[in-house]
Amino acid sequence: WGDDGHYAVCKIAQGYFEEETVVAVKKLLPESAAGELAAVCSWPDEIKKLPQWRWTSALHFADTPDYKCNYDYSRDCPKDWCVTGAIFNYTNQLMSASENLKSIVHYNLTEALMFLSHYMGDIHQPLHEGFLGDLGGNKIKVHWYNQETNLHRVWDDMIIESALEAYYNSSLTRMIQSLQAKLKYGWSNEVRSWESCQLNQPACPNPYASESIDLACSYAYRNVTQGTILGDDYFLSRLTVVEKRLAQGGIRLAATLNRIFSAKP
Ligand code: DCM
Ligand code: DCM
Ligand code: DCM
Ligand code: ZN
Ligand code: ZN
Repeated sequence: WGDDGHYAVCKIAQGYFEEETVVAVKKLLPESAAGELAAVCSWPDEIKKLPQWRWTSALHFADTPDYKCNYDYSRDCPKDWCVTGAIFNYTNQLMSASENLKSIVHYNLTEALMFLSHYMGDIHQPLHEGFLGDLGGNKIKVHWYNQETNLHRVWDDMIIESALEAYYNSSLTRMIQSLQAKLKYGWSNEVRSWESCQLNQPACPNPYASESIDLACSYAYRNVTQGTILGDDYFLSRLTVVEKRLAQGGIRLAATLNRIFSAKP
């Protein structure tokens, strides 16, 4: 996702934090966040091109083999070096340190929180598990209405931007409020299943990646080739998917952080 998507995921997550999570996150956030996790959720995108952070740039996605439309950890996350592996890794870092949080504020854990929060958003963007051959849609040039772009950017940014203009008076806050209302009144029965994680694991990103490539094949890539002009039909039928993925990302980020910080001995 772009900045708006990541902000939305983290803002939604914050509304589902348990008490201990609120306390722990507040301690770990950098000063610049002013107590708001959402304020720092795009940080991994800001730094990923800097030489000292270049190693993190492959952790934003887990590309899958062309046209297979499925995801497999051992095949698609070699050496744990992908978004799924990064979610496991940063969850483990926060878990192993969470007991000491009351006395020690460790700078690396601040980074771990920001990476985990960002990557939990990215794994829900369907094209972040897109095909290797087109770099998750980055190589597929399309027109978004009359604007030249690529399919990946349509899903990272354009659908959200167009929705903000068309329905939310260009206010991201209003769009987030709408998602919060849908979570409360529309998706309320599904939220529990979104939160659940098998085998008492703190994080279970593998199913999220499988869902994403499934959605990539049935919605993102569907009826799109080089040069396709995407307009109202595509926008209206895909916006529902984007909104649900942002909401799921928020719910699952909160659930994961709640499991990390509220873990009873
Ligand atoms: N790392 C990660 N995701 C993984 C594996 C490792 O983010 N799937 C991180 C942990 C370290 C950093 O990579 O902070 C550098 O690891 P190393 O020095 O072991 O290569
Ligand atoms: N894993 C880990 N540290 C990483 C990446 C992954 O401990 N940096 C572990 C946590 C998961 C497992 O890898 O339990 C996922 O791999 P698999 O599905 O092959 O067990
Ligand atoms: N991306 C991806 N798969 C790739 C390469 C990139 O999903 N193989 C994503 C990461 C960014 C976006 O596409 O969200 C643009 O990538 P970059 O900023 O590295 O050009
Ligand atoms: Zn992206
Ligand atoms: Zn990213």
